[in-house]
Amino acid sequence: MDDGKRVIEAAGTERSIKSLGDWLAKVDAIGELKRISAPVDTDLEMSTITYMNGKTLGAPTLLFENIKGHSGGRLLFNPFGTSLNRVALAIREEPGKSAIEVTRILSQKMKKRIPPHIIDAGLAPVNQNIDAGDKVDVTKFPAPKMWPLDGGKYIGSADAVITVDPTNDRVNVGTYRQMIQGPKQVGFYASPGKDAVLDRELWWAQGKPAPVAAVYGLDPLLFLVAGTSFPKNVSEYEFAGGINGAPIEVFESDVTGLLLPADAELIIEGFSYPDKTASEGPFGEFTGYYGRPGGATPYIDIKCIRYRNNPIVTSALMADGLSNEAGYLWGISRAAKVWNDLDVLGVPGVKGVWSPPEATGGGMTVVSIEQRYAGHAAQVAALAAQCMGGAYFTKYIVVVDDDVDPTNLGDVIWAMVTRSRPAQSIDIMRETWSTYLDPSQNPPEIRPWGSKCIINACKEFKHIKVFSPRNLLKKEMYEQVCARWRELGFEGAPPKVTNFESFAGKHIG
Ligand SMILES: Cc1cc2nc3c(=O)[nH]c(=O)nc-3n(C[C@H](O)[C@H](O)[C@H](O)COP(=O)(O)O)c2cc1C
Ligand SMILES: [Mn+2]
Repeated sequence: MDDGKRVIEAAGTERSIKSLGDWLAKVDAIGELKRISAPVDTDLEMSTITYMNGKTLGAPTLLFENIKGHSGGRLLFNPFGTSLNRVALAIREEPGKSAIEVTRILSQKMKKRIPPHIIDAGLAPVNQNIDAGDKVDVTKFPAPKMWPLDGGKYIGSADAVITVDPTNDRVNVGTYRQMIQGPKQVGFYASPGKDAVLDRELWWAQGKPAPVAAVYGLDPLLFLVAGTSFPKNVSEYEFAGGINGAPIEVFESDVTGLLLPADAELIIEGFSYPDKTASEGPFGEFTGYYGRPGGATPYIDIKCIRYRNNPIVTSALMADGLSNEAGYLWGISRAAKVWNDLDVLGVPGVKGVWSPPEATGGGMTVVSIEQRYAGHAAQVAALAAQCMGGAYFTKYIVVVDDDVDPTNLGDVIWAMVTRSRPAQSIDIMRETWSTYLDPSQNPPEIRPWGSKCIINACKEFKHIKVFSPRNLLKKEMYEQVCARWRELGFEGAPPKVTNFESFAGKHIG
């Protein structure tokens, strides 16, 4: 990979989005930003508004500008929501693309890696204000209590937590929830096996505190990358740069030594210790359930807070259904990463990958393929189940033929019920990477071990030549009816149909 050349090319490219503010201006221009200037409380009110707003597909993102008790700070709830356009803008694409188009483009952009560019700390907009020592008070920034039984206010949800592997200096950027525990303390909960957990344990094994920073207001591209599973040995900054088409600008902190995003809104940094824990949680999670009871968890001892004037905190509501910020985000970002992983492994014939937002709470991956050889579908299923982009939690992996749109759950279920043979087409993987948040595994002590179900919903390849033909429209007749649609008295655009009868070598059985 010729990163050097790419960096030079990218440097000449005019970029239009560098910060959360730049992205918000574009979102505003397409009518998807709703500013709320009426006074609103952080205690359940903002999250309830967000839950109700999110019930409508494509609802706008919400910028709370008048937060009770917080004159200096705004809060953006559910930056992505259920908008393909807002994901497209975050990955530096024009709006108006389909789910599968955005997913494919992102999977291609994930192939590029551009290392971050280090700038002078004094030039970083996030260093407009720096509170250190006695001045550190994270409670002055708005943070929502989201659900009635939550253990506290969560300032970190749509965030990016920065850690470093002390053995090789690989910087990790991951999204992990952070609960306020005091003016200088936030909880640092991450699931077993997550990179920040592995990083902090390496510091502790050396007898040193783990340096950690958390970005609470950020360019949604960084949030998207932080919430996606990339290889454990490469920095997410490089993938963010690749998707951005130019390096992410960072500066080196004089407090923790970490590389921090220069254009962020708000960053806290400090240290985490193995023997310093506090009660964290419970938290209403992306599963639609409270994950685990509150328990002793490492925290961040905050040494410094950096922020722009009147910063915007980014927040993600975790919920059932459409109001879940992880829904469409993972629908696209996880699916794109699985697609990217399958490409890198050289698996042929992949036509589409999707993580249905309806299934985010437990995880589902659907892959459509053009079957080319014996065992192809089983191979795709096993790899999609266990590759880095797809392995965490995901319970169901379904492989369908290329005449089935993986983003259309109705089509996927039709393929499952007509092409799979339960006695032959289902495999179970046991003792797989899961999470304490899985409500189905009880007693909770048996978590985070999980299992996965693979469903081969493709036409049986052995008998594909004699598999019952689908009832498909004749293309010419479809086009004729489209042309007469209005004349026939129908309103609106005729429905889109993409599969047509080919008349090639069919056997009717
Ligand atoms: C909105 C949102 C909130 C998340 N919260 C957590 C969390 O609290 N703990 C956790 O372990 N993972 C959480 N995740 C999942 C991780 O961000 C994701 O698995 C990511 O790959 C972690 O980065 P890593 O692969 O570098 O460890 C969250 C994801 C999203 C999108
Ligand atoms: Mn990582």
